[in-house]
Amino acid sequence: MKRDVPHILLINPWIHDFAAYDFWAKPLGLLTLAALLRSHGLSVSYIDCLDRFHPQAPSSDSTARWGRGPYLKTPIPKPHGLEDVQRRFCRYGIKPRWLAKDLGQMPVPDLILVTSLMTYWYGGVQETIAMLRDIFPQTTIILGGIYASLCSEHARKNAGADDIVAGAADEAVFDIVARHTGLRVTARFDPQNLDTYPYPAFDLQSCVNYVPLLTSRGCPFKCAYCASHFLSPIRLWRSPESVIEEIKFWKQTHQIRDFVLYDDAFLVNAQQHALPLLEKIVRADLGLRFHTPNAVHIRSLKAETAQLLFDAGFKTLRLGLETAEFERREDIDRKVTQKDFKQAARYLKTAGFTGDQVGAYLLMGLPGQELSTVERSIQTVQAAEIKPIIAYYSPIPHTALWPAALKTSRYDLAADPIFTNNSIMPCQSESFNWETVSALKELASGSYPQ
Ligand code: B12
Repeated sequence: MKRDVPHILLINPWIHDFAAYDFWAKPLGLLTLAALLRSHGLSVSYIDCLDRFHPQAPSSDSTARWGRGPYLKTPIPKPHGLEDVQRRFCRYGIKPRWLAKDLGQMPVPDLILVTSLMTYWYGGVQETIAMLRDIFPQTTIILGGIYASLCSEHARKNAGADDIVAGAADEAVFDIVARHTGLRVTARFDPQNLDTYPYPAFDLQSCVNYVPLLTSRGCPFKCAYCASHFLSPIRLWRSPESVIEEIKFWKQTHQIRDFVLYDDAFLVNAQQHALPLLEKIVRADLGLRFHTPNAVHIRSLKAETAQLLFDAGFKTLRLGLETAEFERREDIDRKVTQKDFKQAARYLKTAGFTGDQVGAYLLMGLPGQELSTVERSIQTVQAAEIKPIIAYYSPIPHTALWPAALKTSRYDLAADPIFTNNSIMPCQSESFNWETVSALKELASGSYPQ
């Protein structure tokens, strides 16, 4: 049947991994594209293979842990090359038969857009696309997102999509629609001005229990382990007015209390961006909670900023410390000194934050990193009365550390992104042992819940 307006189906695929949890993870990029398409008159629908609130899923408490919660999981065979890992490997998300039924009940879409997150989750992307292909053999399937951007060649050969799109697709999505459906619409927003965007289409989810906010794009730093400069090369800011309007919108329409900042560099240039926004949030006195699972920059944490964060209702604050080996951090980034860290910890405490609200990420498993240095970092963080949180290093193509990762890894990282999985610590030498890793995790968890 030919429709007047093309119908676009957007899909958040399954995850295949040793571990995954909804730590406030939503496909913000895909839902931004959905909102853009919808606001330009196209018909869109959305299926989230990770939906914790699927009508057939066992009931999940939407208010638990400020919106976070476990995904449904089903054990599946381990991927080739990782058979000897002593952990269960699972598909995270809804049951395949629920997805098949949901897809079977919808009209045949004119175009399918699939997103992707972590590079090493591509198995979930493949499985999702295979099912889409089965049910809608005539429909073009396009893959975009982070895996598609970081590992374009691999994705082109292996994902099963008809085409791969790398990078931000806010404008490109209209060309894709024109190419595959014949309908050309004129974009009525300015890709250089985030205030002209519609709000991401979180309302398409079966349950909206928290809302991610992107108040800026990009990051001025180029840390050796991070791909932000590659994925979001242009720094853009929203106005504080536009962000506060969005916050009020979700509170009024969906009674949302938990807001999660996805910015790469929320506190950088705080005078121009974060401070005016935080002042507005404090003044609006909306009784909300804010969280930064994606770390904020320590050097920007001055007394005034710490106080505003506390007064605005930030409940989960994560700091990007990465290592407390300050004298050696030249190799990975230059973003923080020991003095910056100690000062920030003091400011946060004076502002009213408790030790279990503030966590400092410490990277473990960097190429050539001695595990004993992680122990020292944990102790430094604990001495500052902040919670150390271990983040296992995932080697990422297009980053400065990638060549060193290739050289030190016991896996062939270049051959298969499955080996960039952070749970297997791919850049630790053959001789490291998991007991040491568990002992470090235990030391880090100390008296605080993670
Ligand atoms: C927010 C964020 C998170 C959130 C959750 C994000 C989520 N949705 O699940 C949190 C804080 C929970 C998180 C956690 C982690 N993250 Co993270 N995260 C990010 C971050 C900062 C932004 C992603 C984002 O939302 N961007 C904004 C939107 C607008 O952009 P987008 O999604 O890319 O979408 C655009 C395009 O990709 C494209 N697009 C998207 N989909 C589609 C589909 C089609 C068809 C098309 C055409 C286009 C298209 O158009 C969109 C609009 O322009 C990125 C860095 C970055 N700058 O991308 C890291 C990043 C993705 N994370 C990374 C890592 C390492 C992690 C952790 C493993 C960290 C750790 N060691 O503990 C954890 C584990 C995650 C997990 N769930 O298990 C790495 C990826 C590593 C990898 N190997 O893939 C990144 C790249 C950061 C880095 N270090 O370089 N993360």
